[in-house]
Amino acid sequence: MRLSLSLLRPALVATALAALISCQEPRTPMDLAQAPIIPLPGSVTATGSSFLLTEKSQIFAQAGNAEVKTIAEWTATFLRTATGYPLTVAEGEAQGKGNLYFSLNSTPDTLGPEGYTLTVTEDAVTLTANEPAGLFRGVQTLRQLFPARIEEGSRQEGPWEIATGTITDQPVYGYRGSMLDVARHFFGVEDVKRYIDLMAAYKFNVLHLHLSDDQGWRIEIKSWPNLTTHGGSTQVGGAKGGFYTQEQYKDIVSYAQQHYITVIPEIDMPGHTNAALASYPELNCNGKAPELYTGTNVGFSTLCVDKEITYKFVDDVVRELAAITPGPYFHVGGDESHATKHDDYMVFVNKAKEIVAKHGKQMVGWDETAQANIGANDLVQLWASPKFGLMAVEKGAKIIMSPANRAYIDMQYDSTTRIGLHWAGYIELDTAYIWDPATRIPGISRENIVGIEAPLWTETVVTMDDIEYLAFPRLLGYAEIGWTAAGLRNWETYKLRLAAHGPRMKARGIDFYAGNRVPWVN
Ligand code: TNX
Repeated sequence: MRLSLSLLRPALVATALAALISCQEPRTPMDLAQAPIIPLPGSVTATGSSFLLTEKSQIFAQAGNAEVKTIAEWTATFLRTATGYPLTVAEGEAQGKGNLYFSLNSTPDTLGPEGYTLTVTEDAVTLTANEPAGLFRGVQTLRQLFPARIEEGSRQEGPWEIATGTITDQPVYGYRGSMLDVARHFFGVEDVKRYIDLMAAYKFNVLHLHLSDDQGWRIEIKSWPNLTTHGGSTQVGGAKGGFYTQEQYKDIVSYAQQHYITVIPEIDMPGHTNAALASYPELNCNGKAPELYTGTNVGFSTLCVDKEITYKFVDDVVRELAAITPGPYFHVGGDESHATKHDDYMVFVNKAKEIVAKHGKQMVGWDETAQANIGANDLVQLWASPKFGLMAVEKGAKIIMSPANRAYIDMQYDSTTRIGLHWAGYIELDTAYIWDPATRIPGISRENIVGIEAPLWTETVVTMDDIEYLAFPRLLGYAEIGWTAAGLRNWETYKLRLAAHGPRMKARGIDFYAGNRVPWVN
């Protein structure tokens, strides 16, 4: 049958011909400026059309750079699950239409080590950065441009369209972290890896692991084996505890590295040490080992500051752990040492700092450590005391902002939250978001601050579900505080973007708190 073109409406003919000539479907108008990206990028320019990912799409990685190729492969693996497309990865310049191309800038531009430029046209997706870390952050933006079902763990229906335009982006702070307390309740390697996956999706770059406390010692120390066999055997509430072997810890560290996340190990000292004291009587001033502790009090334990063996112990622990920690930092805790005399505390922290330096690391400590001889090389994590924060700044140290009444993920949302504490207040979703690290404490400003960290203490947190319920969705807000310029942040617009992340979090199986201050969408 002959089809007479003249019988069809001219506009349709034109569209059909255009499609035939370009071998493509006409593109759907889409607005990149409306994409609900978290953290909000620095600059977004929309061009009003769309790019379609198809079963023919390929990812090209700049030739000759193994790390770029690994990121391309990571992206392909991620996109394959929901699309079911083969998405092969090849080295070289992007050829043909419908492909993605990842490369490093030949001359570094102003975007810093984690910045990136993502350009989407009808024909191609181009991602460039100065460093591989920037590419990896850019990929997290790219995945948020796809429909929420891209996050599902099984094959979904297309089409897989994204809006066209250009995103130029880089973080305000170089330190964007979260802490997991694996001491009060122990969480295994798989749980930690899931937390890393979820952090990475929102461009975090530091995972602080609180590896020891009164209730448990969670990292194998070969020269002091009883720390884990005895000190790691239980947890809050008295159930069986656990610990990471050094091999398992290395596995966590390398998994974090693959997500451009640095692990900071914390051994909390000289207080919060009952698990160690119970494992080795010689660490106690009276030479007697206390019972293991499974309650939730703080401030009752201390290493014996006067004994030489204490520093042999600290040296061995720092040496073994520093050797399997590629990142530059070692966290010595130093909080709530109420059972340590003030002068002893100073002596101890000063010695700990020397030991950390001897093993090639920079010291991080909770804000109380500002009282010791700290300086420009040290980081102080401000959780409670503006006074100690200011003291740290005067000594030239830099601050990690973790104010408990804003950034503590273990604080309840409100009085009905089924788990969590509220000693620092209730932290609803807006309260968690509406603050600025650089203006929170008078006298501590942008140049004194390396970034933000949201700690999750686990006295009341037993399962991965519990972790997710407290961390999500507040973690998204902390991600944005660390990444996006304060002048671009606004609760009224953030809550709409957050609402659009509901289906994304659901698709990932995250058990998040759907508080009523956010107009969630289905
Ligand atoms: C205070 S924050 C602590 C932890 C508790 C936490 C509970 C800090 C440095 N010390 O030992 O787990 O409160 O929110």
